[in-house]
Amino acid sequence: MAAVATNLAQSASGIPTYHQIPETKHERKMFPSDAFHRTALLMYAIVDWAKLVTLDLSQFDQPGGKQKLADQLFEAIQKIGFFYIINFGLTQEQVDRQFAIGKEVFQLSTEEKLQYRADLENGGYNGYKPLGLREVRPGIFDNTEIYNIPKFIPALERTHPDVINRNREEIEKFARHINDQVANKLLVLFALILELPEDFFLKIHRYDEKSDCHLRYMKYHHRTAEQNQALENVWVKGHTDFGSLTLLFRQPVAALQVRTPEGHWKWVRPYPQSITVNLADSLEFLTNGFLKSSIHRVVAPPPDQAGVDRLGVLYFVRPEDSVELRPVASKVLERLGYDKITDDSAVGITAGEWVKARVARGTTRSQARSELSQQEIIGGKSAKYYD
Ligand SMILES: O=C(O)CCC(=O)C(=O)O
Ligand SMILES: [Fe+2]
Repeated sequence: MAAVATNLAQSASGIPTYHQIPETKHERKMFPSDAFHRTALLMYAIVDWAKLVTLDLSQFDQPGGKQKLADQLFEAIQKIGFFYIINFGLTQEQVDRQFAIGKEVFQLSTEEKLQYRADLENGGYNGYKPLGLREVRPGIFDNTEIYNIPKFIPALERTHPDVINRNREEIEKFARHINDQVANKLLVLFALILELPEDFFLKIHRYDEKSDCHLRYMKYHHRTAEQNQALENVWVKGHTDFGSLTLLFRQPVAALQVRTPEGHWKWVRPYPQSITVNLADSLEFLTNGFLKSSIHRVVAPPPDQAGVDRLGVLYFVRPEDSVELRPVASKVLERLGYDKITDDSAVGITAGEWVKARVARGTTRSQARSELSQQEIIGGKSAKYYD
């Protein structure tokens, strides 16, 4: 794997090294035929992994490599909008440093963290989202803390806690690497899939323009058995993400699930040295439903990981704020019958408006999420939530 040249661990200044925990042992065995296995499967005590494609990004710059990857991705996204990438140019050590920094952020006092609170009610997502902001069931509140860091451009500059400031150079390098060397390559592959000029999506995802792309540190506080039971183990209801792509660096904790086209939930395995990627709303709107914004949710981990506070490092890729979410003209969409706009309710909405509206609607306290299956976001366009 081609690692970024600098040894980022050298700048570890005072933050403890992050150690990943072991993987779950509660995997589905080959033949879960006995009553114990069947019950355990139902109780989420046994993990049934989704079968997903892995793209080796080191092939991208090899002769014919881009097209090969695009073909592989074309296959994958017909089935499910989730895939893995490997060899993306960051070492596990560099990734673990981000986990370590994220962990430090959440260890700050609530008072300090609240100084950086995101303006969620008005659709602002950068900064700190406190624990328990949303009621997920009557009387039970969400178990996530989030710290979002926008793109490192003057228009989006904001204040951060000292731990971020002290490590800013390293964080910026990490975020820019994801944007330049990972997300942009994937955006080229999507253009190739649609037989569009290679830079088609790059032109609407420029780093120096305003957009809601961000690096996120996330912490799920573990729940008691009683809470899990009341929630039927569902921590975050099935949903789609708002932007173009979501990239997840993951702890080896089983918790993320994807909804198959048949409507079943499968677990998404967190492989070491990989990034889990999922497609999001904007790509679905821009391709008139051909690229599917994947439906996923977060559930309580299996028993051997039940006590873990699950940390995540995520990168959200979103189109520039001013991009109108109108389907693109593509021969591939024509050939496959995706050229007739069947749902034009996103036409006229910009990517920036869509994200802000979804964030603001997601923060309203008026209704517990469990009672909600569909919610109007903006201009008649709705988002759906799945049990
Ligand atoms: O924590 C995860 O694995 C997924 C998080 C997620 O779906 C989100 O933040 O949109
Ligand atoms: Fe999500």
